[in-house]
Amino acid sequence: MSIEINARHLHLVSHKLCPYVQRSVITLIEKGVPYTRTDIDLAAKPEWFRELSPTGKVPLLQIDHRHTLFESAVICEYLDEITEKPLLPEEPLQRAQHRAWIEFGSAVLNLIARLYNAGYEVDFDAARQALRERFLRLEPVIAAPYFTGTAFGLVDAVYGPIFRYFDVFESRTDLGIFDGLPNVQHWRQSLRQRESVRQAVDPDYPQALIAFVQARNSWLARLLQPEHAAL
Ligand SMILES: N[C@@H](CCC(=O)N[C@@H](CS)C(=O)NCC(=O)O)C(=O)O
Repeated sequence: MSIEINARHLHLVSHKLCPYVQRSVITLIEKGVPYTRTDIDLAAKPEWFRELSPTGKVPLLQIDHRHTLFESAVICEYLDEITEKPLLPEEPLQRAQHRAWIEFGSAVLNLIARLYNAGYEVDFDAARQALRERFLRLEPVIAAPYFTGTAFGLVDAVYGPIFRYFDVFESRTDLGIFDGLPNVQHWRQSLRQRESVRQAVDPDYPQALIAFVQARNSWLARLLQPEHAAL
């Protein structure tokens, strides 16, 4: 790690459930970069946050109390560029391909939001099917245990939080999204065990996520009810 980054003060403005925040945290942990973190309530955004954030979204990275970065992909790439041991390939085509799969991961996150917001079974099933199609696309691309094989990269930092949703949902209901996809399943397992991925959330994350979904009164909320899970 460069001396310069050690001397900088990095402050991550966060939310305890946000998957985009988790990417940034995983990158910070992988890089061994010291940082401070403030979780905010997105339902009651503090005034100082509104002033700082052009999009009103987390994560935000403040550097030396003077500069502010928004957009998680940008934050992760910045952290990658100012430190050693790159998490993106050097070669331009491969680098572009990794960025494309990172974008793909953001589209997967939008589908996950569709899944947990769907009020009716038909919409829930459509989101579940759309998610399965995304992972069918990923199946031949993944080298496993990580995206490109043995080295952990930025793409992995994006998909760790994605799989975490399914770890929680599937503790209560079987979604069948990864059936017959051995590479994806292997990747999911490796990411679940990765220390940086584990440390990116609090121990009460599963309960907090279930409470978040249940507050939406959606089809998935019903499936996550303990009495349903016991059936
Ligand atoms: N494209 C953004 C997405 C970030 C995002 O959607 N953050 C959500 C929380 S997970 C947020 O701050 N939502 C608050 C809002 O939209 O008001 C990124 O990659 O940083």
